[in-house]
Amino acid sequence: MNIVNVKDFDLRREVDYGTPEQNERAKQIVQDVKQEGDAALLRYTAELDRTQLEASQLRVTPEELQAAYARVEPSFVEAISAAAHNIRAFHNREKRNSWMDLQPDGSILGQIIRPLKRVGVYVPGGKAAYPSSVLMNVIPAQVAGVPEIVMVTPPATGGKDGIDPYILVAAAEAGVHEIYRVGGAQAIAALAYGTESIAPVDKICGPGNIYVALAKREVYGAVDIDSIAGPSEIVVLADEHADVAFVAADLLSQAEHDEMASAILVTPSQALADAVSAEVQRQLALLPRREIAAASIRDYGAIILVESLAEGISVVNRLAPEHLEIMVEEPMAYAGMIENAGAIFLGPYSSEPVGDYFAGPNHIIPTNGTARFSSPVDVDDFIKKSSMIYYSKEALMKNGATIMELARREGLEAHARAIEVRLQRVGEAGA
Ligand code: HSO
Ligand code: ZN
Repeated sequence: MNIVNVKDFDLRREVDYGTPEQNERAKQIVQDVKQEGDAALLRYTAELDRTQLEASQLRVTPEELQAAYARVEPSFVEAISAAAHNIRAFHNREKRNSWMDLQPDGSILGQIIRPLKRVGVYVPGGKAAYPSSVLMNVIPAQVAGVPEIVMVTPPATGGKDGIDPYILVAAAEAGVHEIYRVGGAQAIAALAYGTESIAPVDKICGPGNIYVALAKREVYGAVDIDSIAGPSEIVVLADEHADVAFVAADLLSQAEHDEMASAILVTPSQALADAVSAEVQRQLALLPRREIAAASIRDYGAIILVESLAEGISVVNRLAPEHLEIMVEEPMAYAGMIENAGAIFLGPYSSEPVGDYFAGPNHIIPTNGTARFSSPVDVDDFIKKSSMIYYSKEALMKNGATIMELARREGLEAHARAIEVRLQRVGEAGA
């Protein structure tokens, strides 16, 4: 792994918004499905996913869901349900309540929290078809109280046998039973605008390829979308006490996701830097996904040498990583200094996969420096709030003149008179 001095390291990364051709294509697909419904949806599924379907075959049947259980190991079902339990428990802690404040003048002000009604979860095919991500999208929506959660996934994630059974089992374990075998930009359009077979949703979440990402941007406004995830990242902040094999293994656990994933070690210790660099090469050679991990380490991996842990903290805050591991002697002493990081893993036993799969926090976390201003997926992503205003007569009498002053300053006389008519009415009644 490349060891660089912090002064020579460029902390910024470019985001990929697709080529103009890809943008055009995604737009076209979205338009066609919006206008033609199922007909276009089925046509694109035949063309792009090489699967001929009738409209009646779009929805995964209860029998298929049941059959998926026979195609996975019982230990997998146990593992995914244990993970679901922890993820649910964590997200239960995030719930907010509606609130109301009674003012001394008898007015009541408040916020009413309501779940979204219908949410669509996109589950990609290919090397990022993760059952764990099904849980991470679905469970916060359920905890928020969303009554209708639907899933879409390309028809052949599991090869010629259709949808990957592990994805289906994860969905069923999470409690999702409305699943459609469609993917790509056409699936996003179907969720956003609805077709004869698929009712439209209020929000679309879940990662996908560039066409999915572009289609999500295209339909945003008609529906809400989650943020568009970039390649996964880890930063490990470690001192000379860190276990070399642990640090190397954790860097590689991110690197294996994707050629564009990034794994960075920040350390003041030259000895640790040298040892981790060698250990990464050693472990890399033994990995099944060594080609992906090697490309990631080569192009986006780095060991950044800093003067001190304090400088390391400031580098971390500038990187604003998706995942941060702090492997120093007293990790808790540093946690409070981290201003920008999506998820913070503390100490030698909190390896990132603990969070990716099991501990409970969400693994859909802001990437690409966006942890500066955004947060992991949580229950808040699936609620909306309505403000509530009950003004008493007394409150309007007391504040009416002030409101009228503000309205007239804006040249909005009808606003002022809406208040005035009430002040007069009360005045007449009192006189
Ligand atoms: N580290 C990934 C999540 C994941 N890992 C899914 C394994 N499966 C992005 O946060
Ligand atoms: Zn991961």
